[in-house]
Amino acid sequence: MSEYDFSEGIARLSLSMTSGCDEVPFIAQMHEFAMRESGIPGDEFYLDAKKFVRGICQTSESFGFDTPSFLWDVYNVEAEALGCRLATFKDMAPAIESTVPLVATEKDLAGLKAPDPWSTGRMPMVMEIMQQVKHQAGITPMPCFCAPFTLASHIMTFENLIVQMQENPRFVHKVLAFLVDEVIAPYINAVLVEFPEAVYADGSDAVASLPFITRDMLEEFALGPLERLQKQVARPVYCDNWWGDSFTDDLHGFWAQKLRATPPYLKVQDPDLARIGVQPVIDYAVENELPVVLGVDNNVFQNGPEQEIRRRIHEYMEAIEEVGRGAVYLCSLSAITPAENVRIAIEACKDFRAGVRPWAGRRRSGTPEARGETGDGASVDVDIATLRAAASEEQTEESALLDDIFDAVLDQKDAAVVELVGEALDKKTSVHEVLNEGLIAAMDEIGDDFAAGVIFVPEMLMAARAMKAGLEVVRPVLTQTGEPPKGRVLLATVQGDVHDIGKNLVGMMLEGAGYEVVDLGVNKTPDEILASANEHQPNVVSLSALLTTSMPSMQKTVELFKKVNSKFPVIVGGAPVTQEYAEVIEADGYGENAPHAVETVHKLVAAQNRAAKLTV
Ligand code: B1M
Repeated sequence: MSEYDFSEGIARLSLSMTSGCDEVPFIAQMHEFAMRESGIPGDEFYLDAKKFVRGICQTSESFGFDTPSFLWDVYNVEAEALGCRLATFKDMAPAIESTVPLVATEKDLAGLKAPDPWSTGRMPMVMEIMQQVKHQAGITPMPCFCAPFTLASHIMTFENLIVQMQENPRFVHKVLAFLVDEVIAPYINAVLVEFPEAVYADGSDAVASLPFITRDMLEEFALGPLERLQKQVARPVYCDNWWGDSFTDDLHGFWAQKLRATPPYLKVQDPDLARIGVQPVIDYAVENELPVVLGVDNNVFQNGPEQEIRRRIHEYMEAIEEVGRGAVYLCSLSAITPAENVRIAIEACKDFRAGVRPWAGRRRSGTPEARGETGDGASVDVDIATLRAAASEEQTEESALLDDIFDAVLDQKDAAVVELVGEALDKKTSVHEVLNEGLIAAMDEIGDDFAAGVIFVPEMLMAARAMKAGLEVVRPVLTQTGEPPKGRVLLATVQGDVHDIGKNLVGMMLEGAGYEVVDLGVNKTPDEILASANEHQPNVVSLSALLTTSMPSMQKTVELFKKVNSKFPVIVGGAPVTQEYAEVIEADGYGENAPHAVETVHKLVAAQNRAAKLTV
């Protein structure tokens, strides 16, 4: 007899996902929230299987969750076992710090040792967690794994992975094949030896989402390896957490890809779901006779207000009722999600089931309001070809060369950029023109296209890289002519946060705009950031945060700079950070996206230059 009994909720869930159920169930990702609620620090909770499982069972029981979720920090286990550095925290889940690639070359790959699932890193602990799940909750545990694409991004770093996908796809396939054949499949199969009753294996693949990669990349580098994995495991292998539905105009094509990764149901979650609306999901699910899992964003639970939490849950539950089968998913309840809001969410689910339906038939998802459109920010179609054609009238040879540089950056052709920049300099074109009208102008264009949703992250990243290749040619000339960079910017992701894809893009765009960038890396404490600012004397300090849990650390950093009367302005950005938040914490500026961050830096540096002139 197990200590906890969740049989009623589990029965409701399994019925609702198969034949259908009168009561819509809800599921939640909750390990961090349970850690906080059990009062056990992260560096203990995530290393002690017994405490981990007990904390989740207790929290689930006391809050009245339908079912507990025993998903651990699933992105970290295989990467750590391969040798990546795992950072642990008292107040949140551990995280892989993948700023330096473990695998950059064939030689690195050849040197990687396949982990032994029974003895390497925390793999044995995962088996113990599963044992405890059986023992304490009487539930059949599922093997969970980090999907090949995200694991590749951990061991290669995201930028490097994207670059290699374009330049050396064979190498990336080799890495992915190694990860599937030597790491993930043996790991899942070992877990299945211990837990033969497990019905399927469940993967997570956050990085393989739009617009971080394109649909073609997803097909080749995420879905392909997943299908390879599916062939090597004696149970179904699913992977259901690709985001980005709102970034494609071919929803059905994208969902067909999702269903190849997870055939039994379609999962769509916020913020995409709020943007596209529930109706297309309902129509598709009904037509294809599929259950749906509809996810409510963590930000809703984080920030409330109560009406928003209740309304969103109500709308998604109603949509599931219309489909006939499925579940609501409460995404990533974190260590700083207010307990009160979680109680409200659970109450809202149960109220809906009890017939309390104040918003019956009233939908908000899919409206301009839910998409956050104000009208003036609507995307503008940039017809580059027409613009280029107009600009090329009556060209001189020199301006044609500058246009070619501009085009080569847009076309992401590093070698051509290098050659053209060299040619322009040989022909005595001014270095300013090469920089401003060729390289920087191209990055401005890229920035506008990205902000308008015309291009995706990989295109921006590859263009930034082409521009950087051109900068390397210009750099020695700049040094000779004494051309200074426009200023220096110190970049860091704040403490507790290892997300760096956005920060790195900001860095590349700043370099493209002519700034020197000192990148401190991720998970940096306020003290480290201040010490580095004192050392490097930047014009601007730029902080990034992707987690609501790391935003307080951003605030502490800004406060520290103010407390010591530091002369360096601090600007902030990252997905959960808003203009209002920047104002509340009294940051000196805000960047909504990479191009906007560059604009903010421009303004601050211009103000510094004006002030310097006045004092001369
Ligand atoms: Co994480 N993750 N993640 N994750 N992850 C998010 C952010 C999340 C929203 C997913 C979700 O659950 N819905 C959620 C945060 C929820 C919240 O707190 N609100 C989350 C979570 C919870 C977590 C973990 C706890 C695990 C989990 O999923 N439960 C864990 C935490 C690790 C830690 O940091 N301690 C974790 C881990 C990971 C991976 C390691 C797997 C991976 C990161 C890999 C890496 O960065 N090297 C990852 C990823 C990839 C994501 C998503 C999918 C994508 C984030 C991203 O790179 N976006 C994300 C979900 C999503 O967005 N759909 C998610 C692309 C990038 C270009 O955008 O960073 O916003 P962004 O940058 C933009 C702007 O924000 C701005 O410019 C950039 C370009 O325009 N900007 C700045 C950024 N920094 C700026 C600084 C400036 C100015 C502008 O300075 C002035």
